[in-house]
Amino acid sequence: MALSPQFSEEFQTLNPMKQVPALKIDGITLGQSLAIIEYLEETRPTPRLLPQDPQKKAIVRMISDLIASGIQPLQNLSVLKQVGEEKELSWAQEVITSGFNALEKILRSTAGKYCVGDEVTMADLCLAPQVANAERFKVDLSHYPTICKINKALLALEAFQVSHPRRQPDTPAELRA
Ligand SMILES: N[C@@H](CCC(=O)N[C@@H](CS)C(=O)NCC(=O)O)C(=O)O
Repeated sequence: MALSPQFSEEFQTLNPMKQVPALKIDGITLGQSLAIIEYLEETRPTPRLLPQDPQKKAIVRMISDLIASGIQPLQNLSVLKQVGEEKELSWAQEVITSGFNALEKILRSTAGKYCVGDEVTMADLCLAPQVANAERFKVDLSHYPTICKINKALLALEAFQVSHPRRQPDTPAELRA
């Protein structure tokens, strides 16, 4: 299998963690999705991705962190390699299921149309790709009606359609939608 460009020496000069995303912007290079989103929020605040209200903002950050720190890293490629081919599917299913069990409960009290109320926020930017990974690892999503309802509403938006992980120029053929 060809080595993905993110493991090239050239990419490592952008992000020594060899992880995507890495964004070159305004003369700096940023890795880590939440840092990137917060920078975009502060420098390009239309549309807003964080509510003004401190409590709602904290809830958006909590949900974002739950996904970006509490689920996604545990089913990352480097972790799955360590777990090994035989167990990687069940491992990924277990960590996503355990995270989604908590997330579903939280979203029941925070969601409107989207994760927090009726405006798209940073939490939604974290949710959509994590649901895509849950589908990739064949997690039974029938236990998560709130997560599925929000994801469906997000995928109706053009921004989420064009940025979907299964529709990127370098999406491997077997994952392409
Ligand atoms: N915490 C970072 C992590 C970035 C990350 O884990 N990216 C994944 C793809 S979604 C990756 O490049 N994984 C490669 C690996 O695990 O070696 C973020 O939220 O941006």
